[in-house]
This record gives sequence, structure tokens and C-alpha cells, in this order.
Amino acid sequence: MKLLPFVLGLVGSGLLLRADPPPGYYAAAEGKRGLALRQALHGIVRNHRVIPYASGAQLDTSDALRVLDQDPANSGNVVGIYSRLSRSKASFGLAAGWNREHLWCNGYGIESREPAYSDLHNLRAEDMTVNSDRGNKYFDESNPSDPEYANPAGAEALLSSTDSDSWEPPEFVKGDIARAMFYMAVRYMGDAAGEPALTLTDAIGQITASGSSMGRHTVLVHWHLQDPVDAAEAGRNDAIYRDYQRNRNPFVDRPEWVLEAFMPQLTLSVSGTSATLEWAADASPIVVLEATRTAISNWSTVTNVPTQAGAFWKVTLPLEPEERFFRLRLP
Ligand SMILES: [Ca+2]
Ligand SMILES: [Ca+2]
Repeated sequence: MKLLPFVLGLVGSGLLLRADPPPGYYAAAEGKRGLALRQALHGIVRNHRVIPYASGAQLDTSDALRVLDQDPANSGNVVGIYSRLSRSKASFGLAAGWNREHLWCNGYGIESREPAYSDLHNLRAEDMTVNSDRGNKYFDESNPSDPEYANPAGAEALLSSTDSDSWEPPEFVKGDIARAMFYMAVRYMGDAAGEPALTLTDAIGQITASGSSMGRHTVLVHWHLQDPVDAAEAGRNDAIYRDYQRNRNPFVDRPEWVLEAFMPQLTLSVSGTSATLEWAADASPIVVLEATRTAISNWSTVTNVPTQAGAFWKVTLPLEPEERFFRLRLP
């Protein structure tokens, strides 16, 4: 009997608020990688229960965001995804209030069409002004040399920065946003009526109002690794599954699948004074960037040119005394 208070303490700490995917939910995806993994995940998360976007008497997305994005410190408020400002739930749609932010911009392939338009994995509460400041900027590290560089991004977005074409959110939501982008890219593959084929890219020239691309692909992968899933993000995923859409974000449940699904597998082999990096050609990124541990944010393009041989790309690099990191991106 003396154990009882301890057990009650665990219940009170919220450990039971976290659910796991039901047994077998991801069975069709296990052991796969690359396109095969993305297609298997698509088969699992498609055909979700659509919560209507239009505000009205029925349950709609603004009702859901009042619950999903509620301020943990004030049940009468929601918190903005970039601004982190707490706004009264009652101020939805008002000029000084909050509205619905599409992380994957509505203008990049969604075009106000459900189910993508109302997908709660892609919708967040945000202060009206900050939502409009972000506009249709893709996600990327802000460039201080850009004439429109602003850090902070605005008086109401003190933890975000921006430049002429991109938006960089607060550190602790970078991973949440990246995983939402990866979800969108597997949920929407263009195989059902009214559904776009959404793709992530490093080729920022492809991110246009007439396309359905978002980015920057490899920066989002980096953000995913920088900001791992925490209990709040897992709880939001559970709530969308349990109370609204009946589908889950696989990359919140299985973070290791981001690299498996969205990055080519790199093989490194060392011979004498050189090293060879090799990756599958179906991934197609052909620019190799390198950085050293002492200047990890200073990525430069390696001068050695990758060459294709059959189903693989490879590039040979000299071995150097200092530890180096490599990443790939589209040209
Ligand atoms: Ca930029
Ligand atoms: Ca986070």
C-alpha cells in the first residue's frame, strides 16, 4: 500500500498523457528506406478524417487549434508558433488577435483545397501580424548579408529572424516545423483527386506560387536533428490522431525515419590518403558541402566534382587531419 502515493504521483506528472501508435500502425513501413519508405508511409497516413477549415457551428480547425495550441500557462489562450505570444482564444480572427498559420504555405501547392488546406499537422495558431510577416517565405537559415535581413524578424517575433525570401523560426520549434514539412511531403503525393504532390527541395528557384515545393530541404533535416521531439510535440501528435484526424505524423513517432526517407544513405570508404563518399543516384542531390568541427556553420562546396556510375554517385576527397562533416544538396 505504501507504493500507492508514488503511483499516483506518476499519473499526476502526465506520463499517461503520451500515447504510442497502435500496434502494427507502421508495419507496412518497417525496414524500408528512400522512396519505398515515403510511399509506405503515404499509404498509412492518407485518407484521414478531414476537419473542415470553414468556421461554423460544426467542429472546425479553429476549434481544434484552441485545444492543440492552448497556452500551458493559461487555458483561455493559445500560443503563436513563431511569436510565442499568448493570445486570448476569443480573439480569433480579430486584428489584434490570432489566426491559422499554414506551415507549408497555402500558396505552394495547397491552394485552399481540402484535405491539405485543413490538415492539422500543418496548421498552428499565430498572432495575426506575425502570420502576415512570415507570408510565403520558405524556411531557411537567415542570411545576414541579405539587404532585407532582420533579426529579430519583427517587434512581435523576437525569437525569429528573416531575410528577403526566407523565415527562420525559434530554435525550440525548428524541429517541430521540420517534422510537419516531412509529414506533408509523404501525406500528399498527388495520387488522389484534389490532393497536390508536395515536394521538398534545396533548389530555391523551384519554390514558386505556380509550383508545389517547399524548403529548404537539407536545412529542415538539420533542424530536425537540432531540435528533437519532446513530450509536448508527441502529445500534439497523439491528440490529432485520437481526437481529430485519425492519422499520425510518422516523423514524430519515428524520428529516425527522417534520414531514412529524405536523405540518401552515404557510404564512406577510405583508401590510402583519400576517402570516397558514395550514395544512391535516385536521391539526386549532387552538390557536396563540407564543414569542420571548429566552424560547423560555415559550409562550403567541395571542389571535387561528384561523378555518376550506374545507380550510384561518388566523390573522392583527400584525407585531412581535422574532422570534417559532409552534407548533400541539390544544385
Ligand atoms: Ca534567405
Ligand atoms: Ca521542439
